[in-house]
Amino acid sequence: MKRYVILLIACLLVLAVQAQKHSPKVQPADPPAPYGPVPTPAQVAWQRMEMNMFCHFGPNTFTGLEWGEGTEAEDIFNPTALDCNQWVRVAKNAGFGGIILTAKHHDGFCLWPNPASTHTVRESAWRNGQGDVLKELSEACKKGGVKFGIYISPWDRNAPTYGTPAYNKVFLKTLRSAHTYYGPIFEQWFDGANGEGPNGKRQVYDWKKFNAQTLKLQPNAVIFSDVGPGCRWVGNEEGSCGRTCWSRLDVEGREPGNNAPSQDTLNAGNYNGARWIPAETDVSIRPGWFWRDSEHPKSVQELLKIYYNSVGRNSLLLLNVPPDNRGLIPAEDSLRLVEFRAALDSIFAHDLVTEAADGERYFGICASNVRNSDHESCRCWDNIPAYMRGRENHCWSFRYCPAYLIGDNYDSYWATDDTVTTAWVELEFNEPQTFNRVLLQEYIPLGQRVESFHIDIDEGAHGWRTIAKESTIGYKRIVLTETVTTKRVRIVIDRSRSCIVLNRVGLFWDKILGE
Ligand code: FUL
Repeated sequence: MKRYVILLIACLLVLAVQAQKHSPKVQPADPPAPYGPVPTPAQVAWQRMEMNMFCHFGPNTFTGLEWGEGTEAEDIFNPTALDCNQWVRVAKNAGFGGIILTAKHHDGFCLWPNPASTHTVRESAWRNGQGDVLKELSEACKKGGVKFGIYISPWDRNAPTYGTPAYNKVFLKTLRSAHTYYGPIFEQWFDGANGEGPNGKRQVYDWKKFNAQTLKLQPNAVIFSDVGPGCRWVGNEEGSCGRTCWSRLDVEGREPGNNAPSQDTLNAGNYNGARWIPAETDVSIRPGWFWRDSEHPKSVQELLKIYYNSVGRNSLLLLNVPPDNRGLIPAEDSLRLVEFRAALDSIFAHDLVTEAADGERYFGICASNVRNSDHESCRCWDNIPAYMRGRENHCWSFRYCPAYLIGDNYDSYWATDDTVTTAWVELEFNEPQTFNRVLLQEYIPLGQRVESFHIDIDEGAHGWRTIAKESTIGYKRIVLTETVTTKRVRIVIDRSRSCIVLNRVGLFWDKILGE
């Protein structure tokens, strides 16, 4: 009996080995290892917001200055019809997920009754000294489901202690009050400008303490400055991130302000940067940061260009929309933002890839390599049934197949074998498609990898033609191409620093900005 059992087990083992030999090489587990520095969950959530609204508001709104002197009387600040709910409505209609307010600009005036200062709303006649813009905006944000962030300028042209070690303590107290009573704060904005204070001296800042206390009180806050640690200045105020943009930066021995990396470095990041510090592009919808009656918002075309040069280049866009001296966002800005949103929706609501894949027509997507699988039906899928897409549980064995590039299910992706750093994906449509925007996304929780890629289209009898050659992708890359019409498109990753991990490919036709 015992012998029969042993024989049976042996037979079963042989059969199992044979079955494994003939079955396709398909394995569910073993996701790609992270490559290089990677973002924290808070940084990923932040990057996925894509566009936020900046509000410059304070004494400058009433004096017309860009940089207040710090000597303005508190009564200058006197908005006649402040309504932060209106700001939130404007932000939501435009599709901004967060609002960042200049709680204290360089003039030192605080929009909340800061106990560390005597130059605040409390000392003004506005609402008999009872007003608090931080409170109103943070409550309006909570009510409207918009995240709240604050800009607090370390440079202070009013604080009597500025330029002495005592000021660092005053600044920590200022931060503590803002961070304790108005949270949660998704982003803390530290400006790099560092001029002279009222006594003609410059401050030596204690950045270590400023950052540590901020993170202690607001652990999920992404800290902005020239050197992060949460995100970095993009190096200009024109709304333009580098065509090559690494979310990595070297900050050893660096500080915000005069000791920051060069503006070119901030614009492109460092190829081998040791830290994950992505770029944030801050730019104003108007010529100035603060509202002025004589100035007007940018056109939809200009805003679209800014969008492509920021969100489309692996950066987050922080668009400044300054409230006026009534304390309201002017109608012309809010209308412009509605037009901007409508333009973005009209372009990005129609992803030719998703629509073809969802349609009844033929659609195919193939990759030259798929992680952990040489199975043809994984590498190359036609007419993918809808239930197979974006649902790892339903097709666990095909976890890394190129079908995961379709649509915006964030956490599913196409990945190649560890040794494969050059690969292509080809899309095939049943009829010619017209487009001029190609959207690509890397799955950044596993790092940033791609360093060069190109896009080819099939021109029938003329063969394949390259329509774009670019470098980095990162969180999101939108490549602007000439308007082309083709049945077959190929994305070729020429060089990746580790195996390729992409989670989105989309094709769009922008008829507003054109080529
Ligand atoms: C700069 C400041 O000096 C400007 O006034 C503005 O606040 C801008 C966002 O940052 O460094």
